[in-house]
Amino acid sequence: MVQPVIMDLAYQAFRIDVKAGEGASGRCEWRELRNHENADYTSEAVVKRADVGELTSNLERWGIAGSQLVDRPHRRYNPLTGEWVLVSPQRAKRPWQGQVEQPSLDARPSYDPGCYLCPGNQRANGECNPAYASTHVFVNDFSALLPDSPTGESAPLQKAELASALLRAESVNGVCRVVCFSPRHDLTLAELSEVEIRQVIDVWASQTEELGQRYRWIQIFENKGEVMGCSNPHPHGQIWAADVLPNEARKEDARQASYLAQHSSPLLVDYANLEATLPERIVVANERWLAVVPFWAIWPFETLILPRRHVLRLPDLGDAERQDLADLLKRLLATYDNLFGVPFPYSMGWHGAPFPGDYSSVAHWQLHAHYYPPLLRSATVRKFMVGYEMLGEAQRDLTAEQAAERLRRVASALYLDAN
Ligand code: H2U
Ligand code: ZN
Repeated sequence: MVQPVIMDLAYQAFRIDVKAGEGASGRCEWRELRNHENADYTSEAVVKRADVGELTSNLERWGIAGSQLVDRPHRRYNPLTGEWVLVSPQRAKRPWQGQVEQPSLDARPSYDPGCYLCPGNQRANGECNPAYASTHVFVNDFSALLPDSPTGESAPLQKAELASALLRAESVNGVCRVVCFSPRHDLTLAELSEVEIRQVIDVWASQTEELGQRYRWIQIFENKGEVMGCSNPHPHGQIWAADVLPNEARKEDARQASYLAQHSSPLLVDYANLEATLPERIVVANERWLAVVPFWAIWPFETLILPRRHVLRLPDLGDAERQDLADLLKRLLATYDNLFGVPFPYSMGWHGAPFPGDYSSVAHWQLHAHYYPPLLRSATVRKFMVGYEMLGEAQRDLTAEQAAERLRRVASALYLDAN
């Protein structure tokens, strides 16, 4: 029974990292060597700066056995947000009689005269799109954020001191843009060529650079699929830039800053290095990027895209990194589409260091993208975040390792890092 021991070590290695600030004594690194041609692979754990005795005592302190990660309820910690997720692998086989989504499989024309994103067409506010040939960016006609609001923080009811503590609001300035990925109405990002995906990456980077001159947080995202509330099948994403840090950014900023202070290296750089040595959660990878189902994933087939080098923001990516990213996204999106044989719906987005900020003030940040797909067990059965998840904490049945394994089985190319 080599594997449970190794899983203990993997788990403990990571937990020691994230627990260090809360009293654990150190940090350890470990490495696993596997022979994947042989089902009875050999494994070896190399533990530095923490011996197995310490790991075992930590294991007891945290009250978890490695085998629990495979078949018993347990909680996993998200070091990026400080939140926990309940994992219940024993529930994975429960019957489903709930809502079934209808997959939208209609063949679409390459140009739709009624589409407000197609080249040359008129949008809701009367403006016309140019006859664009690759990508096109415009200000959202129904922007959620607006520039030039009067600034300040106020309590609308200041009759009593209590009111100002409880009824708080602040101003926010920003801008929202829409990014058309392609003039072709009928394609998804997954179906664009690597060259075309690279053009989208370049637009994401240049938009971030430009908007970063004026705004603190640049949120690039894509909502794909009707099930995610996407209003139009034409391949497109959005950019919302604001002069404040939104909640998710604030959580990640705080957790990454405290991790760097304690460990002297960025949280997600350490995490990528750790995952690169553990084949369990890798979905696709190449020389400069990794896509993993994160250890703490909430959505069934959630992935985290990580550069292998320390990179603060999209504009900092070099030519080869952008090229490799196009390759990785192409393969990840093909993998997602392969899983249930449909264009896979998701919300995805990039998180990079806030602006302004010289390197030293945001060195704790590592650029990354989150993919949050809602589908659970088929093209038509989705996960809902309800009940315990709204009132207690997020919960999943399928483990991150099982999800990664399923995705790897349908990946267009499989990457395994032996060292
Ligand atoms: P979705 O990514 O959720 O489908 O949103 C598309 C955006 O396009 C949405 O935010 C905008 C909507 O406000 N839009 C325009 O800016 N102009 C239009 O003519 C229609 C939709
Ligand atoms: Zn269109």
